[in-house]
Amino acid sequence: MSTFKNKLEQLFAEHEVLLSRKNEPLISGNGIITRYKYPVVTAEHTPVFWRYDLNEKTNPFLVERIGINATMNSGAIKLDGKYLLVVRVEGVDRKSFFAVAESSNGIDNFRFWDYPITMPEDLIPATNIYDMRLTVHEDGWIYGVFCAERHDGTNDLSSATATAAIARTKDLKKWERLPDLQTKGQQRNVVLHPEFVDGMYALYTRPQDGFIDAGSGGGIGWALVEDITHAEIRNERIIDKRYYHTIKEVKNGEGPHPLKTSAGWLHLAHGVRGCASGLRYVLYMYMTSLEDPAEIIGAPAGYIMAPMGDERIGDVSNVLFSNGWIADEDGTVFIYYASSDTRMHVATSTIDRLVDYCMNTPQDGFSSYASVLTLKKMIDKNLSLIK
Ligand code: BGC
Ligand code: BMA
Repeated sequence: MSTFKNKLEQLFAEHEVLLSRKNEPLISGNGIITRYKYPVVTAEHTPVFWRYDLNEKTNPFLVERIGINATMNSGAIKLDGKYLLVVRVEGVDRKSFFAVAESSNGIDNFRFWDYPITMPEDLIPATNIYDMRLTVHEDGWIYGVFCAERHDGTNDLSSATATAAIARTKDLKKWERLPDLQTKGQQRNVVLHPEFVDGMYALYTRPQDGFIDAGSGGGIGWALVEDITHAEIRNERIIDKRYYHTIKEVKNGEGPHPLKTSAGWLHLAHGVRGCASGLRYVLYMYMTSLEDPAEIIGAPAGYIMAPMGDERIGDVSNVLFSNGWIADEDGTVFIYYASSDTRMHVATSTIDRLVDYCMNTPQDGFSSYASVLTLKKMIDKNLSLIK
């Protein structure tokens, strides 16, 4: 056999070993979520035939022609019994695009569909698209809301605009692009609520003054929109505020759309604070009421997950970000999260555990003094049991 053929076979064989590797739960943890040993989707999971030209005549050295840099911030959905991630795939050229990776158990064996998603452009084409939130809406469509980034036309090459782009599909293959969300300032982390509220489409928003700075954007917002095919925000109010000296001091943003439970809507979000090493992104949760999904009824202090071990290092270090989760009928929850803008992981929990976490974890008292009082209450209660 020619060396080319040998090398090619080896490439496919190594790829198959990676794709078929079994994942294992990690034992230690906080009792709320279970992490897994291996990331579920990495750049190396992308098909060999995306990266290599397999023709010996046009690629005699069998080199990679199209490099993939990272697989991260994925939307998630269960369709026909399959766990599907709409992965943000980023090439070595820094452009992101969406591609579907499929698994039958949600924790390993994720395989990309042959082709990435061809997302139609809006009237003004975007330079980059990323971080899709998927929503099966009660209107019958599956929506993908994602960020579209465009240069702002000034002389500053890194000065851009972030806008919420909206598209819909029935099968994740063919997408209909709707006009981008119209708002006063910029928007990232916009998420469509799965149900109509007062007969309108409801959006979780994250208003921001500039491309990076949230500025006067006070946190996660809430807005009702009459027509999703011409979505425009007229009234927006902040439902989950940022606070000084918390994990969400600098920015926060809704993750995937909230999960409906008998106790209320369960929310997963990211919180950002600044420190000497840059921005630190952690995941936190909160709950809102069934009567009014914009009214907070449970807000545990601090984060539920922060970057740990290998998760801490990557393209943009010290970042956990999640925009996808799946709740199974038996109550299992699969939280899909990216670490350091580089790779995708899964953590599992249950609806009951997450509701218990949200409703029974002490709230933030916003000072060291208050934290000590909270801690002392716990100690008092426990010592009366064990002494
Ligand atoms: C990147 C995003 C990032 C944003 C703000 C964009 O250019 O693609 O990953 O969140 O900038 O830093
Ligand atoms: C953002 C997000 C993500 C990213 C994060 C860290 O603003 O929207 O795309 O994971 O920054 O770089």
